[in-house]
Amino acid sequence: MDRRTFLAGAASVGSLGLAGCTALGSGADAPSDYDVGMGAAFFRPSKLEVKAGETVVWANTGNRRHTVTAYENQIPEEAAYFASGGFDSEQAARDGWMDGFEGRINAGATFEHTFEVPGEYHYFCIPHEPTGMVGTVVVTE
Ligand SMILES: [Cu+2]
Repeated sequence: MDRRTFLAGAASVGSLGLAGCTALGSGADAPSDYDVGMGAAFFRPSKLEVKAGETVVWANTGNRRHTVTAYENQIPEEAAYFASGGFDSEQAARDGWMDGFEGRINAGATFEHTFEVPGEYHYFCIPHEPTGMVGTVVVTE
């Protein structure tokens, strides 16, 4: 990923909080393409609220590889486990990453998950968990 692409991604993330800003040209449409951006070591927004049945789209708006990996014991009990790479457990996701970056979301790529069960879902990015790359999705009825 070259620097120009990285800067474009950073600009898209920045525009999320500036609804009135249209100086980005085609980038102005970007916020509607995803719900959560992934930057250097953060999810933005780090907390998102959706209704049950809605699909959340994460987009890697930075230039590093990230994952979206649920904390197995920090999602509603009845909810299906989710992680980029399609792993069915947190340990499998961690092992997959160690085995060759399985589950990675490359720069510019997206991951999506549909939340059916109301409650709070906590998730993280495997390589950047040590630097606090965690997020929350709150699903309401
Ligand atoms: Cu990350």
